[in-house]
Amino acid sequence: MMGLQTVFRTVIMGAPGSGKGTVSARIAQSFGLKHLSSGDLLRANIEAKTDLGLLMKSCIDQGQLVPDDVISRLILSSLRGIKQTSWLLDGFPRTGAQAEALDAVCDVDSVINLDVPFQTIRERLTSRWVHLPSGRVYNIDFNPPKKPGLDDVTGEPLVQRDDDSPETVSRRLKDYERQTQPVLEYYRSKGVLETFSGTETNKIWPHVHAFLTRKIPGIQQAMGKA
Ligand code: G5P
Ligand code: MG
Repeated sequence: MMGLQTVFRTVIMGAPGSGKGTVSARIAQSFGLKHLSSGDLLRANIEAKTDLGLLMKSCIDQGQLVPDDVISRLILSSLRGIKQTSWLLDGFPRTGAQAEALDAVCDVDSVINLDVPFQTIRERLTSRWVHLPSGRVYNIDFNPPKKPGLDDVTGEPLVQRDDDSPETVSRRLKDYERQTQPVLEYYRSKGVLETFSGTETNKIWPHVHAFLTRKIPGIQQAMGKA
């Protein structure tokens, strides 16, 4: 029995606040891909006060990228545990070195690029609230929680991310232009990049859905495993 043909590996890219987490949750639900977010993993380490979390906290709070070798090790070791599973990577790779580290262990089937104007992003991030343990994301205007300040599923308190202040958002957007946009070119040259442009996730999503419906082989099997 070969389950291997049905494994599909996707990366979702886009500037901070472009909607990667929001779209990833929909992809995970519709297509049964396992969602792995580098930012969620790092924040979980900070919450749990692991050595790695303690070391990386100030870097992340200030909106700086953590060192390539640290994040590559973390992500590649998570991927090692889910070799037979279709997955969706969110937030990794975001430098050339990270893309090469990923390439050394597997080929990516598709890269979904969310292209959202920076001005739209600045407005969104100041009204974002998150449930840290699960990574669930809310927005006061776009998708507010059922009860103000509380997570829909667990009822636990929501928090604002330390790196969502306007100054830190500007820095994250600059880093994105300088360090992550070249990774888009890298995947474009490999012929796997698919760009979705817009200012509203609800308008972008049907296009992403249609694209993945065409792309993902053995979609029923993949969903059965979800
Ligand atoms: P993260 O966690 O990867 P970012 O900066 O890449 O952080 P972020 O901020 O998590 O990305 P997102 O996932 O792209 O954004 O967007 P989202 O959370 O889904 O949506 C943003 C907000 O907009 C939410 O409130 C959502 O509800 C709302 N929204 C969505 N769609 C709409 C819409 O249509 N309309 C409206 N009005 N609102 C909408 O990385 C964090 C840090 O970790 C480190 C770095 O320090 C990084 O800064 N890190 C890494 N460092 C090095 N290398 C890596 N690979 C790293 N990965 C993480
Ligand atoms: Mg995110």
